[in-house]
Amino acid sequence: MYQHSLFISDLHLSPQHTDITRHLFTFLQQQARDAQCLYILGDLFDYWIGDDDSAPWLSSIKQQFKELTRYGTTVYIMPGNRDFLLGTSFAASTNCHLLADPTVIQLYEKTILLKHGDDLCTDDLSHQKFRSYTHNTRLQHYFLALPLCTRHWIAKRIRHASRQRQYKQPIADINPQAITQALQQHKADLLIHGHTHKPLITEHRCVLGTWESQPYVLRFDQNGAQQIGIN
Ligand SMILES: [Mn+2]
Repeated sequence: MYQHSLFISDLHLSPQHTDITRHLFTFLQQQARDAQCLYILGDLFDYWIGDDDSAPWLSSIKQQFKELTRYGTTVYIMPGNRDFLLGTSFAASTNCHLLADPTVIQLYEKTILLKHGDDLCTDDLSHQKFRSYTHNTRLQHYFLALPLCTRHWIAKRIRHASRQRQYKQPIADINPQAITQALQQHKADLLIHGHTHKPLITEHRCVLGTWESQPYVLRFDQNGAQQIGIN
C-alpha cells in the first residue's frame, strides 16, 4: 500500500457527546491504522483545562491514541482555540507529537502550511483580543495553578458565553488576504486548516469540517487531497 496522511480537526470531544467519541474510536481502529501520519489540526476537545485533568472519560481516549501509534501511525496534535492548553504531558501519555501553529510540512513535493485557522479570522477583533489573553503564557501559568474544579467552572463560563455569541453571530470566516499572506510568508503551496466548520478543497486551500454533524476526514496522497468517509 502506498503512503498517505490523514487530517482531522474540530471534533470538540466532550463527555456529553459520546457519539463523536464513538466515531473517533471507529476511525482510530480502522482507517487511521493504514495512514502513515494522522494530523489533528486543533479543537480535538471542546475545552481543555490542563493535562492534569484526570476525568475518567479522557483515559479511554488517551488509550486509543496510544494504541494507534502501536500500529505505526505517527500522530500529530495541534492545539486549537478551544484546547490551547494541550501540553507535553498529554502528548507523552498518548504517544502523540504536539504541533506548533503554524507548522510547515512537505508531502509529495508540496509545501503544506498547517494551521488551526482562528488567527486568520483577522476581521473578528473580539476573538483576536480573547486570543491574545489565552496565548499569554503568564495568564496560562496562573490558570493552570488554580484547582481543577475552579478551572472547570471558568472554562464552562467561557464556553457558555462563546455559545451565546455564536448563536447571534456564527464563527467568522478567514480573511482572504490573510490566507494569501500566510502562504507567501511560508512559501507554501497549500494551506490546510480547520476552525471555520466550512469544509472546502481547492488547489491552494483545504478546510476541514467539524465532527459535530458527521465525521470529516481529509486524505492526502500523491493524487492530492480528498474527503473520505469513515466506516
Ligand atoms: Mn476552533
